[in-house]
Amino acid sequence: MIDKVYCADVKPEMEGKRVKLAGWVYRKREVGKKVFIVLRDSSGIVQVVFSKELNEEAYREAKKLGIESSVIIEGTVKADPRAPTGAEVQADKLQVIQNVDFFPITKDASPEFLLDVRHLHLRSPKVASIMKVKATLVQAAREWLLQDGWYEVFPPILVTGAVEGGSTLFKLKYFDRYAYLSQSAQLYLEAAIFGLEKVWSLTPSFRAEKSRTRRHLTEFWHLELEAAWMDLWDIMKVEEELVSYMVQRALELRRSEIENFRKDLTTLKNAVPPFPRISYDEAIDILQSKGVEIEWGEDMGADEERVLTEEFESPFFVYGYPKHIKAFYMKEDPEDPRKVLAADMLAPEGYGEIIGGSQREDDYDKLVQRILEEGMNPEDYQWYLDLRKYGSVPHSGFGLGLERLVAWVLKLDHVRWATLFPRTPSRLYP
Ligand code: NSS
Repeated sequence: MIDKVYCADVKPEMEGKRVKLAGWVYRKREVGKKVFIVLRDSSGIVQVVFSKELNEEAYREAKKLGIESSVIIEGTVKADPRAPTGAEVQADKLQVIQNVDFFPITKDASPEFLLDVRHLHLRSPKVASIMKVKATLVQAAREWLLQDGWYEVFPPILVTGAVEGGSTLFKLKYFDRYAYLSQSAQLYLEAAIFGLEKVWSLTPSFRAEKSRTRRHLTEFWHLELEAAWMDLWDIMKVEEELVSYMVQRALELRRSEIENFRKDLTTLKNAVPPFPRISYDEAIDILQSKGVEIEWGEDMGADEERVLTEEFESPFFVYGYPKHIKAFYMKEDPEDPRKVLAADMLAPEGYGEIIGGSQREDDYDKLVQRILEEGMNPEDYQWYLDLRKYGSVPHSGFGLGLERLVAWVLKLDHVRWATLFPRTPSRLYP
């Protein structure tokens, strides 16, 4: 291991100090008898100056460096208000690990090209910032879940049944039969609450979703919680507390990264409980009053949700959806059998749904009836139905799409930028 200083840690206060840096050439320009290199590492960037006077050989080598060459540099820190970070390193030693003639990503690269070379694109400070924010959001979720008494569990990814509808299942050959890739850990989390009461998991979820929208991936990271003894209103409180903690913690720990993507932090700062709550009925009224063609009973798509988000300056809930547009496992509203005890959380600024949650149907007969109504076979859900036979309890849960949360926090134009190697119908490589 190299005993190196990270680029971002080179500060004006270190004037006169000797440092060793290791990283990649981000920018290079020559002025007179000097070569200015902007060096990049995981922490950020720093300016490094090679001058003919200080070390002629190093200066000559530096002149030859191409973008993304890997190097180890030694030199002395000098405070310089003109340098991007207020300090630069005057280099007297250069070890070239690999010189690069030509790096394929140039300034005018199209989004499609950047995705074609995503394995190289990942090193850009912009992508690194997105991944840091994503990691911090997950770290924050873990902190909150731990202090609130939730157990992390590790559900299967290879499964035998649909959770969110058969049409988006990925089917694969499993020896002499078929299996599917999990769409959601929910049903397994429901089984786990009988031993652990409050459980969560973070897993990849898969959806053979053909719709090409800015909020759909075929593989996404799914943060799911499930709790015994909680009704819909209880789980909504959990949702807003968790999301609020994640967002506020990201603002605290990743402020500069977030500000690189959005100048206005209002909606993030506003993400503190209680989030506004409107019923599906109210949502339909709002949409109709704004000229959107939608009738009671119809599902809201991305377009309708976008219009709805104009009404809010923070994340908000829509609850009480019609039964027939929602999944089979949701509990019927005892006060209105046309509806289910479900709530989605929508992010503002046009982003829309980031969480889908509900109270679960805990009655055996009602659940069988719902499975039949959906045209599914109760035999495929025997184990799941068993949970309603042996000490069934009221319980609720939800799933948060991590990339959708990141996309809103950083105001990204597509969820694909919020994941290392995005998978969409047309993209499986790299
Ligand atoms: O389909 S969901 O609305 N709900 C479920 O899967 C429940 N079974 C979760 C649960 O209660 N444990 O998906 C939940 C969230 C949704 O709000 C989105 O934020 C995200 O998962 N999601 C997606 N993100 C990216 N791409 C796709 N295709 C996608 N589908 C859902």
